[in-house]
Amino acid sequence: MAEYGNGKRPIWQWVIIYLVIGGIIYGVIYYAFLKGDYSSTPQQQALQTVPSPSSQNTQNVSVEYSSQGFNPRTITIKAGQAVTWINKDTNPVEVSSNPHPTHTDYPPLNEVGLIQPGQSKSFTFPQAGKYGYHDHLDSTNFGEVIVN
Ligand SMILES: [Cu+2]
Repeated sequence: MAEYGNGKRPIWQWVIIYLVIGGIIYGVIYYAFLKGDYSSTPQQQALQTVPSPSSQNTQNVSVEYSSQGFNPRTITIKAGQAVTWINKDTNPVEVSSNPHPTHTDYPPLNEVGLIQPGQSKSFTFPQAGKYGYHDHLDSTNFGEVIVN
């Protein structure tokens, strides 16, 4: 009962005061750290967006060959991208550079060559340009790759 009204605080009151002040200081420091986390979040988002453009560059671009010919007949890609020809016909197809039969416009494209039914082959175009090609086994079937 002597604790009340004599002007002296008991020890447990001081302990509570210290805990409250300490809690406020801890809260301020914790808040400062949280703010730091928030300021670093846009950087993390920026880092996460970096792989997206490169994954678009490696996106598979494919041309299907069937009895209807090449589909799509004209395809547009970026330099460094690959085109995959998929043979969905029952006959083999031979992808060759124009013109038929000399295949001299872009000889590296002749590496694609023969594709058996159900098979596919890819070719990477390193440079911008327009690359006409045809099925050497049926030169009425043709297509074009536009590289930007
Ligand atoms: Cu040919």
